Amino acid sequence: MPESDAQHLTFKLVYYGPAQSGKTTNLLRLHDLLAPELKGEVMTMETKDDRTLFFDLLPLGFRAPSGLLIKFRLFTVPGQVAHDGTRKAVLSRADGVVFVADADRAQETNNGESFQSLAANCARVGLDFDHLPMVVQFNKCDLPNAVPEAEIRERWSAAPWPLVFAIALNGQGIETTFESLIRTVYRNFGPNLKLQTEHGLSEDAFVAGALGKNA
Ligand SMILES: Nc1nc2c(ncn2[C@@H]2O[C@H](COP(=O)(O)OP(=O)(O)O)[C@@H](O)[C@H]2O)c(=O)[nH]1
Ligand SMILES: [Mg+2]
Repeated sequence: MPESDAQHLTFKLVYYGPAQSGKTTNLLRLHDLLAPELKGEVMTMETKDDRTLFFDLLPLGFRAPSGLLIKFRLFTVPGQVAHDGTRKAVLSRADGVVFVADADRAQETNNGESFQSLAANCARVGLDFDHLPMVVQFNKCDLPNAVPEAEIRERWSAAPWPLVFAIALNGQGIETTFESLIRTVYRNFGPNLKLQTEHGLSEDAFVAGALGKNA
């Protein structure tokens, strides 16, 4: 459940995936694309070799018709195997996850291991993986040896999560991924939080607020 009091609600959203799949690039491009009322700077914590050591953070938000302040804190996790403790800490209390896979065929094993670690870490931090709002993004679709979309769709056909194909480098699929996650989050938490009934916030208005567009 999101952190909340009478005046505000904060959703924690986490971009999870193997090292170098494009998680930091997703946040940077989102920052360029989105225009919500409240948008902070992206805080990135990169080391010299361009890798995320702790996490990146992008804060966003808007106000519902009722006056309720709705905030989002978008995090990335460090992908390298060695940083599992940090990944667990960042994942803790997440309200939604984007799994950023690398479409490069050579990265299939890393994707699989990272996905397994997501499921395992959810269990360790008390998140119900089976009911966690989640979107799966295949990034780097521009690479010559990227697995073709049809093959990925076939392989994931039994999975319940929305699939998005992206080229984060040029922004393709970035907003679609985020919008898809926001919709899933609304459907999951909206009824309990009375977003429609008490705060006058429809799913489309929730999405529009998060993206900074008019519903
Ligand atoms: N070819 C290609 N490279 C990408 C794409 N997205 C990110 N990259 C590159 O992949 C590397 C890792 O990206 P980064 O966002 O730091 O990955 P992270 O480790 O998941 O945070 C960087 O050199 C990015 O420029 C993409 O869509 N296509
Ligand atoms: Mg990173």
